[in-house]
Amino acid sequence: FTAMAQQYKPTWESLDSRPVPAWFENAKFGIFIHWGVYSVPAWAPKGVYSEWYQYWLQSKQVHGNNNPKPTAVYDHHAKVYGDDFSYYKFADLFKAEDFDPDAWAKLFEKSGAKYIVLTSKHHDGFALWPSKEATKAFGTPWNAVDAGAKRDLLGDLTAAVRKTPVKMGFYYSLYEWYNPLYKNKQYKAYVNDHMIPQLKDLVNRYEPDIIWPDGEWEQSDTLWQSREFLTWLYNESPVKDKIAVNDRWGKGIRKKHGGYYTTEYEVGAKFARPWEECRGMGFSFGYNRNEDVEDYNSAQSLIYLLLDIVSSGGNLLLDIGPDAQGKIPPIMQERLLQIGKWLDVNGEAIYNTRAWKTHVQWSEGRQDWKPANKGMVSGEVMLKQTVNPDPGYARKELFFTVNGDNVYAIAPVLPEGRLLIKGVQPSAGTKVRLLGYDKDLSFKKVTGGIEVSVPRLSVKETPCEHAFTFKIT
Ligand code: FUL
Repeated sequence: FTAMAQQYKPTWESLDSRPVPAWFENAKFGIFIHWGVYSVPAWAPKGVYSEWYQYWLQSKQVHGNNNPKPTAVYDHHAKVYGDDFSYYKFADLFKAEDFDPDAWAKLFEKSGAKYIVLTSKHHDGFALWPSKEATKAFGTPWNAVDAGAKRDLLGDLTAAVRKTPVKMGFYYSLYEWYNPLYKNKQYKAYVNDHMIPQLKDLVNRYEPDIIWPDGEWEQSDTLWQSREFLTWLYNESPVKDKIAVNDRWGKGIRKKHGGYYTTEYEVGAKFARPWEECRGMGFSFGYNRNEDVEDYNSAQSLIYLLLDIVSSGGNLLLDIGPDAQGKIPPIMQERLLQIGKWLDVNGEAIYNTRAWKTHVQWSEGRQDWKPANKGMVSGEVMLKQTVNPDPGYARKELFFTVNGDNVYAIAPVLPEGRLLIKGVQPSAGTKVRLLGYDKDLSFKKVTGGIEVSVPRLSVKETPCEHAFTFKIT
């Protein structure tokens, strides 16, 4: 779509007509990174976002799962640091002394992710790049070069990621809880002298592939000047030909306007427009050292999540929370590598695919199984619905994707003997294979589909763990 040099106007009608760049819809799997001053305390009650630490602390409120006590973060803080220890002091402790951007980039590449999205600035206003606006606004060193690490963390990671095929995106919170201009309701000055200059600085200096705004719900897209910014981004900026953006551009805009649509800890989403589900491996985006191993999703449940999302036409943006030293917690490294290992064998059923006419093939039984804990649900819900629902309810037997003449039917359990794949119309040249196993599988046409003979595989012949892809050509 670059050849036409289209000029977009600052209306949603015009801006929405720009297609989301194809690379994004083909990528399917990305890594979200929440890293900032909140990575120093890295604490929240289980089921609560730790990157909201400053807000939980100063407001003495806590929202999230498991009915958290409103003063839980304040109490923790008072006990560990003393109640007069200001959140701003954490900036000096955010040293990232063990940060090895090339090691991170290598891990991302091995995970099979095609893009990452790093928090350039979260709701606390702390910037991971040398943003002079951040330090000026807060009147204290409030970016990663002026404080703590004394290093352009965002720039260094961007440079390392650029040496790999992985694309680089920036999360950017429009809203800042405690920015003095914002708190004094000087919204024009906040937007014109702080927010828009920061966004343009990020784009001009680092030329990202994604801008991922957030915190948009606080104000209208008019107040944020979102449409004007997007017009500049799409018509004039150095990234106009490649940039992808999400839908978080103002109150009421989400899932209606912008680039791709976003969901957050949502199961069962599906949209006609490209979309992306984001969530942590446990229940926080920022690192929460209060979470235990059982609070993390297993590799199996994360792979089922990926399958459920991709077979519904979406992308998974799976979050990791590095620590204040700049290390990615080993459990998060391990999960990424486990997903990467699965994608090494099954990637062709994921990348560049689209949703098929059918999303899931259910087993016999009722399909209205609902998690007991509604709202923001964990990946274990997907795991349960996929392999082990309550008695009487249906299981997800197959997830489907399609790429040209190939239909991929992905089974969460290696079928024994025969596998009925519904909805497939075989022709004379049709072949069925199991990815990672090099013989053709025999099959026969039956009413409503095909029946595949699945050979009994030895441990050595079993191509991978967790889910098995039948490729029908
Ligand atoms: C939310 C934020 O409030 C969370 O902290 C997190 O960044 C998530 C991706 O978006 O709206």
